[in-house]
Amino acid sequence: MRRARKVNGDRRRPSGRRFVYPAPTRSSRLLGRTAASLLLFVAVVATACAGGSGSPSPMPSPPGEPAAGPGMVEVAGFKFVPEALTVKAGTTVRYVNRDRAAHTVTHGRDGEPVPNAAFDLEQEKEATVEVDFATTGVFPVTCRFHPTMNQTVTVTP
Ligand SMILES: [Cu+2]
Repeated sequence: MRRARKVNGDRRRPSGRRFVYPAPTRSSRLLGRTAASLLLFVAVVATACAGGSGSPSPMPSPPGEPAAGPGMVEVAGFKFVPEALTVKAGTTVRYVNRDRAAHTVTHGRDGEPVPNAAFDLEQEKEATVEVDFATTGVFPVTCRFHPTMNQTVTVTP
């Protein structure tokens, strides 16, 4: 009798239904989550792509480090050193501020930027900024904070 009762009990238990019933709920939840994260992923990729194509930098990145000699300007003693610089088009010039004062590296003359200045970078004390000289021409460079600071960069083909 004991055995029979036990078997009966096992049969009554709707073990199959019990197991199956929660399964679809779980998987549908999972599907929902996966779809949500897929959407998120797509959104992030779209944003990243938009940001990448939006940046207007047509300059080709040089294959190596910028040349230490011609691509380096020291901003020291409230002067650009050297005050006359000639580089080839595509050169990245690094302006290293040795002063304990902030400067700007601005396309302009006597502290005033030219109209539609090609660059105008603020430079904290002892900071470094870089300017890509992509096109040929003669570029006056000044500091908006100190109008006596002037430099001329000549960019050759
Ligand atoms: Cu300055």
